Amino acid sequence: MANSRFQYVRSFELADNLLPSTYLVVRVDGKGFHRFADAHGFAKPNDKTALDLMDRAAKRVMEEVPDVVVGFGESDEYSKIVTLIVSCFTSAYVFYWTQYMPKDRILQYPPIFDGRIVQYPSEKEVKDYFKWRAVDTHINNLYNTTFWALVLQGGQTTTQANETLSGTVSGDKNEILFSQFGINYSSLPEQFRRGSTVVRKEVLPENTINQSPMPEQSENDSSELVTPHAEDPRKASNPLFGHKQKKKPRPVVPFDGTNGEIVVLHVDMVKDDFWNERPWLLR
Ligand code: DGT
Ligand code: MG
Ligand code: MG
Ligand code: MG
Repeated sequence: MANSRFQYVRSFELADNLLPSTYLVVRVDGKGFHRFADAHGFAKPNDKTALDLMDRAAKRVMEEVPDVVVGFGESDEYSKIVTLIVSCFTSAYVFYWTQYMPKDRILQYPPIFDGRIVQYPSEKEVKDYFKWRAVDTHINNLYNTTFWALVLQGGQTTTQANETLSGTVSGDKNEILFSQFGINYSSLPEQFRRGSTVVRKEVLPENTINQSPMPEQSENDSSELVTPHAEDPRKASNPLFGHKQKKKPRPVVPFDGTNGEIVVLHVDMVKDDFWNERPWLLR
């Protein structure tokens, strides 16, 4: 790299280190998704394919960045404990678009997501952060569900629906949904009511599953396990392959929340159960 008179611009690259020993939350949010949802004919208020695509993009981020241990998504936003995420999320959203959307729902323009990072000093704030997003999910979804029932099924204009709902509390909205539209709010999909939580779960090594008791080991076989099913069925029956199929046991990697299978759950994040059942998340 030759020095040049232009090099001074590097001095503008100031350090933007994060505080050590803090929990990092990155919130990713679709830019102008009100317009984006309309332009792509998303079902109101919840488009399952659009939410599934968001979940897929979040999973992609966790496949890419092992340090992300929890993701939470609702509407057009996704929150994560990690450093840099937004670009991966956006490219995955576009990459998986055709896999999730109906064929005639062509991407009309490049979607953009913004991202912000917040640092929290202790477990309490991290849990409260996710509780805050979960409560937001519930309040917004109950409002939107009632609003769009009034408009799409009740024939109200959006202005009228706004008026109908102004000053109502949760119980009123549940009542409107039930008595006017026969909708039992609590039986709507959990993905809509609770949002999506993405975590890793422990995967037991193949050769410890469905294999009880442990197979007997011969003297010169002490470090190897016999697989219950030979991988190649020809080998199992073909005398040319003769002896038992052996498989080295996989090294057991202790599960720490950064390995394992990535799964999307729809659980109540306001309760502490989620965290209590997964003590490794905030370790
Ligand atoms: P922003 O974030 O300030 O750039 O602006 P928006 O328009 O993205 O606003 P925001 O993030 O507060 O609200 C999310 C918007 O995305 C909201 O207008 C509804 C829309 N949206 C999210 N998910 C769905 C969906 O599943 N179906 C439909 N129809 N709209 C959705
Ligand atoms: Mg935004
Ligand atoms: Mg947005
Ligand atoms: Mg949003």
